[in-house]
Amino acid sequence: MIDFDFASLRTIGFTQAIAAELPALGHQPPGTCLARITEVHRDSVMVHDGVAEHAARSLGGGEQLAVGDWVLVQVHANGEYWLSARVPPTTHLARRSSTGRRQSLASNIDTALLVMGLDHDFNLRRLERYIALVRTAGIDAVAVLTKADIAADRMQELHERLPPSIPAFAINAHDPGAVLDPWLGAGQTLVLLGTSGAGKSTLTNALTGSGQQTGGVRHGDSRGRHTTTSRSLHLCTGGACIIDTPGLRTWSPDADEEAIAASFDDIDALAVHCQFRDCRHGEEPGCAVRDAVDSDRLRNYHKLLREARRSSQTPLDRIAERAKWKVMMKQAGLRGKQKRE
Ligand SMILES: Nc1nc2c(ncn2[C@@H]2O[C@H](COP(=O)(O)OP(=O)(O)OP(=O)(O)O)[C@@H](O)[C@H]2O)c(=O)[nH]1
Ligand SMILES: [Mg+2]
Ligand SMILES: [Zn+2]
Repeated sequence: MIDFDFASLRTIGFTQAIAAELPALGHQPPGTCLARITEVHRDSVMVHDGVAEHAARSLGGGEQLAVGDWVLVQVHANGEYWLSARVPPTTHLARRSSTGRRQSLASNIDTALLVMGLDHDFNLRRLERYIALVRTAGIDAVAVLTKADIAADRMQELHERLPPSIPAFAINAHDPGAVLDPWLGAGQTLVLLGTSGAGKSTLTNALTGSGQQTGGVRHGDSRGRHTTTSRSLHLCTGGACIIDTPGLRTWSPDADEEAIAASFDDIDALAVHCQFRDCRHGEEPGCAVRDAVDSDRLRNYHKLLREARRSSQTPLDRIAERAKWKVMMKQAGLRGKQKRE
Protein backbone atom coordinates (compact mmCIF):
# COMPACT_ATOMS: atom_id res chain seq x y z
CA MET A 1 0.00 0.00 0.00
CA ILE A 2 1.35 3.39 -0.96
CA ASP A 3 0.16 6.43 0.95
CA PHE A 4 -0.23 9.45 -1.18
CA ASP A 5 -2.11 12.68 -1.32
CA PHE A 6 -2.53 13.81 -4.92
CA ALA A 7 -2.98 17.49 -4.01
CA SER A 8 0.29 17.83 -2.13
CA LEU A 9 2.25 15.67 -4.59
CA ARG A 10 0.89 17.80 -7.41
CA THR A 11 3.07 20.67 -6.19
CA ILE A 12 6.13 18.53 -6.93
CA GLY A 13 4.98 17.46 -10.40
CA PHE A 14 2.93 14.32 -9.76
CA THR A 15 0.96 13.14 -12.81
CA GLN A 16 -1.55 10.46 -13.72
CA ALA A 17 1.14 8.80 -15.82
CA ILE A 18 3.25 8.26 -12.70
CA ALA A 19 0.22 7.08 -10.72
CA ALA A 20 -0.39 4.49 -13.43
CA GLU A 21 3.08 3.00 -12.86
CA LEU A 22 2.47 2.33 -9.17
CA PRO A 23 0.48 -0.92 -9.23
CA ALA A 24 3.32 -2.61 -11.14
CA LEU A 25 5.62 -2.02 -8.17
CA GLY A 26 3.65 -4.61 -6.24
CA HIS A 27 2.58 -4.78 -2.63
CA GLN A 28 4.33 -2.32 -0.35
CA PRO A 29 4.58 -2.40 3.44
CA PRO A 30 2.40 0.08 5.36
CA GLY A 31 3.98 3.50 5.72
CA THR A 32 5.51 3.48 2.24
CA CYS A 33 5.37 6.97 0.74
CA LEU A 34 5.94 8.51 -2.66
CA ALA A 35 8.57 11.18 -3.01
CA ARG A 36 10.56 12.91 -5.70
CA ILE A 37 14.31 13.24 -5.89
CA THR A 38 15.44 16.86 -5.76
CA GLU A 39 19.22 16.27 -5.45
CA VAL A 40 21.52 13.28 -5.92
CA HIS A 41 24.68 12.94 -3.83
CA ARG A 42 27.25 10.18 -3.67
CA ASP A 43 25.70 8.17 -0.83
CA SER A 44 22.34 9.82 -0.35
CA VAL A 45 19.64 11.77 -2.10
CA MET A 46 17.30 14.59 -1.15
CA VAL A 47 13.64 13.77 -1.61
CA HIS A 48 10.53 15.94 -1.44
CA ASP A 49 7.30 14.31 -0.29
CA GLY A 50 5.04 17.22 -1.22
CA VAL A 51 5.36 18.77 2.21
CA ALA A 52 9.05 18.94 3.01
CA GLU A 53 12.50 17.85 1.87
CA HIS A 54 14.37 15.01 3.59
CA ALA A 55 17.73 13.34 3.19
CA ALA A 56 17.29 9.68 2.26
CA ARG A 57 19.59 6.70 1.90
CA SER A 58 19.92 5.48 -1.67
CA LEU A 59 18.95 2.09 -2.99
CA GLY A 60 22.49 0.84 -3.37
CA GLY A 61 21.40 -1.41 -6.21
CA GLY A 62 23.60 0.45 -8.65
CA GLU A 63 20.51 2.01 -10.16
CA GLN A 64 21.32 5.37 -11.68
CA LEU A 65 18.92 7.66 -9.91
CA ALA A 66 18.44 11.12 -11.33
CA VAL A 67 16.90 14.35 -10.13
CA GLY A 68 13.21 14.20 -11.03
CA ASP A 69 12.87 10.47 -10.37
CA TRP A 70 9.88 9.33 -8.33
CA VAL A 71 10.77 6.87 -5.60
CA LEU A 72 9.13 4.94 -2.80
CA VAL A 73 10.48 5.76 0.64
CA GLN A 74 10.10 4.18 4.03
CA VAL A 75 10.63 6.04 7.27
CA HIS A 76 12.43 3.80 9.75
CA ALA A 77 11.81 3.92 13.49
CA ASN A 78 14.93 6.04 14.03
CA GLY A 79 13.52 8.69 11.67
CA GLU A 80 15.80 7.81 8.77
CA TYR A 81 14.36 7.82 5.27
CA TRP A 82 15.23 4.88 3.04
CA LEU A 83 14.47 4.48 -0.64
CA SER A 84 12.80 1.17 -1.43
CA ALA A 85 12.03 1.42 -5.15
CA ARG A 86 12.27 3.64 -8.20
CA VAL A 87 9.11 4.32 -10.18
CA PRO A 88 9.95 3.72 -13.87
CA PRO A 89 10.34 7.22 -15.36
CA THR A 90 8.08 8.43 -18.17
CA THR A 91 11.02 10.25 -19.79
CA HIS A 92 14.71 10.15 -19.03
CA LEU A 93 17.63 12.28 -20.17
CA ALA A 94 21.04 10.67 -20.27
CA ARG A 95 24.32 11.35 -21.92
CA ARG A 96 27.27 9.24 -22.92
CA SER A 97 30.73 9.95 -21.69
CA SER A 98 33.69 9.55 -24.03
CA THR A 99 34.13 6.01 -22.66
CA GLY A 100 30.55 5.18 -23.65
CA ARG A 101 29.25 5.13 -20.08
CA ARG A 102 25.70 6.39 -19.65
CA GLN A 103 25.16 9.19 -17.18
CA SER A 104 21.67 10.03 -15.98
CA LEU A 105 20.84 13.72 -16.17
CA ALA A 106 17.18 13.99 -15.20
CA SER A 107 13.92 12.02 -15.17
CA ASN A 108 10.23 12.66 -15.78
CA ILE A 109 10.74 15.82 -17.81
CA ASP A 110 8.05 17.40 -20.00
CA THR A 111 10.00 20.30 -21.45
CA ALA A 112 13.66 21.18 -21.80
CA LEU A 113 14.48 24.87 -21.88
CA LEU A 114 17.62 25.12 -23.98
CA VAL A 115 19.26 28.18 -22.53
CA MET A 116 21.76 30.06 -24.69
CA GLY A 117 23.13 33.57 -24.48
CA LEU A 118 22.69 35.98 -27.37
CA ASP A 119 26.28 37.04 -26.63
CA HIS A 120 29.33 34.96 -27.63
CA ASP A 121 27.52 31.84 -26.34
CA PHE A 122 25.25 31.94 -29.40
CA ASN A 123 25.87 28.81 -31.48
CA LEU A 124 23.10 27.32 -33.60
CA ARG A 125 24.96 24.05 -34.16
CA ARG A 126 25.10 23.45 -30.43
CA LEU A 127 21.43 24.39 -30.08
CA GLU A 128 20.53 21.91 -32.84
CA ARG A 129 22.49 19.23 -31.06
CA TYR A 130 20.63 19.87 -27.80
CA ILE A 131 17.29 19.87 -29.61
CA ALA A 132 18.04 16.50 -31.24
CA LEU A 133 19.15 14.92 -27.98
CA VAL A 134 16.17 16.23 -26.06
CA ARG A 135 13.64 15.21 -28.71
CA THR A 136 15.05 11.70 -29.03
CA ALA A 137 14.23 11.33 -25.33
CA GLY A 138 10.59 12.24 -26.05
CA ILE A 139 10.91 15.65 -24.41
CA ASP A 140 9.72 18.95 -25.92
CA ALA A 141 12.40 21.52 -26.65
CA VAL A 142 12.04 25.27 -26.21
CA ALA A 143 14.92 27.59 -27.13
CA VAL A 144 15.46 30.36 -24.60
CA LEU A 145 17.88 33.02 -25.77
CA THR A 146 19.11 35.05 -22.80
CA LYS A 147 20.84 38.41 -22.47
CA ALA A 148 18.40 40.09 -24.85
CA ASP A 149 18.88 43.21 -22.69
CA ILE A 150 22.62 43.45 -23.39
CA ALA A 151 23.31 41.60 -26.66
CA ALA A 152 22.37 42.08 -30.30
CA ASP A 153 19.16 40.45 -31.55
CA ARG A 154 19.95 37.30 -33.55
CA MET A 155 16.48 35.78 -33.64
CA GLN A 156 16.16 36.32 -37.39
CA GLU A 157 19.21 34.09 -37.92
CA LEU A 158 17.70 31.48 -35.63
CA HIS A 159 14.31 31.48 -37.34
CA GLU A 160 15.90 31.15 -40.77
CA ARG A 161 17.66 28.00 -39.72
CA LEU A 162 15.37 26.17 -37.27
CA PRO A 163 11.94 24.79 -38.12
CA PRO A 164 8.96 26.61 -36.58
CA SER A 165 8.21 23.52 -34.47
CA ILE A 166 10.83 24.78 -32.00
CA PRO A 167 9.41 27.66 -29.95
CA ALA A 168 12.13 30.26 -29.41
CA PHE A 169 12.19 33.36 -27.23
CA ALA A 170 14.68 36.14 -26.58
CA ILE A 171 14.54 37.21 -22.94
CA ASN A 172 16.34 38.84 -20.09
CA ALA A 173 16.82 35.93 -17.67
CA HIS A 174 16.49 38.29 -14.71
CA ASP A 175 13.01 39.28 -15.88
CA PRO A 176 11.56 36.66 -18.25
CA GLY A 177 8.00 38.01 -18.31
CA ALA A 178 5.19 35.61 -19.23
CA VAL A 179 6.44 34.04 -22.48
CA LEU A 180 7.27 30.72 -20.79
CA ASP A 181 3.94 30.46 -18.95
CA PRO A 182 2.45 27.88 -21.40
CA TRP A 183 5.12 25.38 -20.24
CA LEU A 184 4.86 26.24 -16.56
CA GLY A 185 1.45 24.81 -15.66
CA ALA A 186 0.81 22.69 -12.56
CA GLY A 187 2.29 19.21 -12.84
CA GLN A 188 4.81 20.24 -15.50
CA THR A 189 8.51 19.51 -15.05
CA LEU A 190 11.18 21.42 -16.92
CA VAL A 191 14.92 21.02 -17.14
CA LEU A 192 17.29 23.86 -18.01
CA LEU A 193 20.22 22.92 -20.21
CA GLY A 194 23.02 25.02 -21.63
CA THR A 195 26.64 25.98 -21.25
CA SER A 196 28.07 27.58 -18.14
CA GLY A 197 27.19 31.26 -17.86
CA ALA A 198 24.17 31.02 -20.17
CA GLY A 199 21.80 32.12 -17.41
CA LYS A 200 20.17 28.87 -16.26
CA SER A 201 20.34 29.66 -12.55
CA THR A 202 19.38 33.28 -13.14
CA LEU A 203 16.26 32.06 -14.97
CA THR A 204 15.56 29.41 -12.32
CA ASN A 205 15.66 32.10 -9.65
CA ALA A 206 13.38 34.40 -11.63
CA LEU A 207 10.81 31.62 -12.21
CA THR A 208 10.87 30.04 -8.76
CA GLY A 209 11.98 32.80 -6.42
CA SER A 210 14.69 30.47 -5.12
CA GLY A 211 18.21 31.62 -4.37
CA GLN A 212 20.43 29.57 -6.64
CA GLN A 213 23.90 31.01 -6.78
CA THR A 214 24.63 32.73 -10.07
CA GLY A 215 27.98 33.58 -11.56
CA GLY A 216 29.44 37.02 -11.88
CA VAL A 217 30.62 37.63 -15.43
CA ARG A 218 34.34 37.06 -15.66
CA HIS A 219 36.27 39.84 -17.32
CA GLY A 220 35.76 39.62 -21.06
CA ASP A 221 34.30 36.14 -20.87
CA SER A 222 31.25 34.83 -19.05
CA ARG A 223 32.04 31.23 -19.80
CA GLY A 224 33.78 28.36 -18.08
CA ARG A 225 33.13 29.20 -14.44
CA HIS A 226 30.65 26.47 -13.58
CA THR A 227 28.86 28.27 -10.79
CA THR A 228 26.28 25.50 -10.41
CA THR A 229 27.90 22.18 -9.55
CA SER A 230 24.97 19.78 -9.21
CA ARG A 231 21.46 19.28 -10.51
CA SER A 232 18.56 20.30 -8.28
CA LEU A 233 14.78 20.54 -8.49
CA HIS A 234 12.88 23.70 -7.56
CA LEU A 235 9.18 24.51 -7.27
CA CYS A 236 7.48 27.36 -9.12
CA THR A 237 4.63 29.24 -7.54
CA GLY A 238 2.42 28.26 -10.50
CA GLY A 239 2.90 24.54 -9.78
CA ALA A 240 5.67 23.61 -12.22
CA CYS A 241 9.01 22.09 -11.21
CA ILE A 242 12.30 23.30 -12.60
CA ILE A 243 15.55 21.37 -12.63
CA ASP A 244 18.62 23.58 -12.78
CA THR A 245 21.78 21.88 -14.05
CA PRO A 246 25.49 22.67 -14.20
CA GLY A 247 26.79 23.89 -17.55
CA LEU A 248 27.11 21.16 -20.16
CA ARG A 249 30.40 20.92 -21.99
CA THR A 250 29.83 18.07 -24.37
CA TRP A 251 26.84 15.95 -24.95
CA SER A 252 27.07 12.91 -27.16
CA PRO A 253 23.96 11.30 -28.54
CA ASP A 254 22.57 8.39 -26.59
CA ALA A 255 20.14 7.56 -29.38
CA ASP A 256 20.15 5.62 -32.61
CA GLU A 257 20.35 7.13 -36.08
CA GLU A 258 16.66 6.71 -36.74
CA ALA A 259 15.72 8.66 -33.63
CA ILE A 260 18.18 11.45 -34.46
CA ALA A 261 16.83 11.65 -38.02
CA ALA A 262 13.26 11.88 -36.74
CA SER A 263 14.20 14.66 -34.33
CA PHE A 264 15.07 16.90 -37.31
CA ASP A 265 11.41 17.11 -38.21
CA ASP A 266 11.86 19.57 -41.11
CA ILE A 267 14.36 17.27 -42.87
CA ASP A 268 12.27 14.23 -42.02
CA ALA A 269 9.16 15.76 -43.60
CA LEU A 270 10.96 16.86 -46.77
CA ALA A 271 12.74 13.51 -47.19
CA VAL A 272 9.54 11.77 -48.33
CA HIS A 273 9.80 13.84 -51.54
CA CYS A 274 13.35 12.74 -52.36
CA GLN A 275 13.66 10.62 -55.49
CA PHE A 276 15.40 7.81 -53.63
CA ARG A 277 13.86 6.36 -50.52
CA ASP A 278 17.25 5.90 -48.90
CA CYS A 279 18.45 9.37 -49.97
CA ARG A 280 21.11 10.71 -47.63
CA HIS A 281 20.65 14.25 -48.97
CA GLY A 282 24.20 14.38 -50.23
CA GLU A 283 24.92 14.26 -53.97
CA GLU A 284 21.87 12.19 -54.92
CA PRO A 285 19.77 13.45 -57.84
CA GLY A 286 16.20 14.47 -57.03
CA CYS A 287 16.94 15.34 -53.41
CA ALA A 288 14.15 17.45 -51.89
CA VAL A 289 16.12 18.35 -48.77
CA ARG A 290 19.46 19.69 -49.97
CA ASP A 291 18.22 22.99 -51.38
CA ALA A 292 15.43 23.53 -48.88
CA VAL A 293 17.40 23.27 -45.64
CA ASP A 294 20.20 25.53 -44.40
CA SER A 295 23.43 23.89 -45.56
CA ASP A 296 25.13 24.15 -42.18
CA ARG A 297 22.08 22.63 -40.52
CA LEU A 298 22.30 19.73 -42.96
CA ARG A 299 26.03 19.27 -42.20
CA ASN A 300 25.24 19.27 -38.48
CA TYR A 301 22.51 16.68 -39.08
CA HIS A 302 24.97 14.39 -40.84
CA LYS A 303 27.54 14.87 -38.09
CA LEU A 304 25.03 13.85 -35.41
CA LEU A 305 23.99 10.80 -37.43
CA ARG A 306 27.64 9.74 -37.71
CA GLU A 307 28.11 10.17 -33.96
CA ALA A 308 24.98 8.18 -33.19
CA ARG A 309 26.16 5.40 -35.45
CA ARG A 310 29.58 5.36 -33.82
CA SER A 311 28.21 5.31 -30.29
CA SER A 312 25.88 2.43 -31.10
CA GLN A 313 28.74 0.39 -32.57
CA THR A 314 30.78 -2.01 -30.48
CA PRO A 315 34.59 -1.81 -30.82
CA LEU A 316 34.38 -4.93 -33.03
CA ASP A 317 31.83 -3.24 -35.33
CA ARG A 318 34.17 -0.31 -35.66
CA ILE A 319 37.13 -2.50 -36.63
CA ALA A 320 34.96 -4.32 -39.16
CA GLU A 321 33.77 -1.03 -40.65
CA ARG A 322 37.30 0.34 -40.92
CA ALA A 323 38.41 -2.89 -42.65
CA LYS A 324 35.48 -2.68 -45.07
CA TRP A 325 36.40 0.93 -45.85
CA LYS A 326 40.04 0.03 -46.47
CA VAL A 327 38.98 -2.62 -48.98
CA MET A 328 36.57 -0.19 -50.66
CA MET A 329 39.18 2.57 -50.83
CA LYS A 330 41.71 0.15 -52.28
CA GLN A 331 39.23 -1.03 -54.92
CA ALA A 332 38.32 2.56 -55.72
CA GLY A 333 42.02 3.34 -56.05
CA LEU A 334 42.50 0.36 -58.37
CA ARG A 335 39.52 1.34 -60.47
CA GLY A 336 40.86 4.89 -60.69
CA LYS A 337 44.18 3.52 -61.84
CA GLN A 338 42.58 1.22 -64.42
CA LYS A 339 40.58 4.16 -65.81
CA ARG A 340 43.68 6.27 -66.05
CA GLU A 341 45.64 3.55 -67.82
N1 LIG B 1 22.07 41.17 -18.36
C1 LIG B 1 21.84 39.87 -18.29
N2 LIG B 1 22.66 39.09 -17.57
C2 LIG B 1 22.40 37.77 -17.52
C3 LIG B 1 21.30 37.19 -18.20
N3 LIG B 1 21.31 35.86 -17.98
C4 LIG B 1 22.37 35.62 -17.17
N4 LIG B 1 23.03 36.77 -16.90
C5 LIG B 1 24.23 36.91 -16.07
O1 LIG B 1 25.20 35.96 -16.52
C6 LIG B 1 25.91 35.41 -15.43
C7 LIG B 1 25.81 33.89 -15.43
O2 LIG B 1 24.49 33.50 -15.16
P1 LIG B 1 24.12 32.13 -14.40
O3 LIG B 1 22.64 32.13 -14.23
O4 LIG B 1 24.95 31.93 -13.20
O5 LIG B 1 24.57 31.08 -15.51
P2 LIG B 1 24.39 29.47 -15.45
O6 LIG B 1 23.86 29.06 -16.78
O7 LIG B 1 23.60 29.08 -14.27
O8 LIG B 1 25.91 28.99 -15.33
P3 LIG B 1 26.49 27.64 -14.60
O9 LIG B 1 25.82 27.49 -13.30
O10 LIG B 1 27.95 27.88 -14.49
O11 LIG B 1 26.18 26.51 -15.55
C8 LIG B 1 25.33 36.06 -14.17
O12 LIG B 1 26.14 37.13 -13.80
C9 LIG B 1 23.98 36.57 -14.62
O13 LIG B 1 23.55 37.68 -13.90
C10 LIG B 1 20.45 38.05 -18.97
O14 LIG B 1 19.48 37.63 -19.63
N5 LIG B 1 20.78 39.38 -18.98
MG1 LIG C 1 24.00 27.85 -12.71
ZN1 LIG D 1 17.37 13.78 -50.16
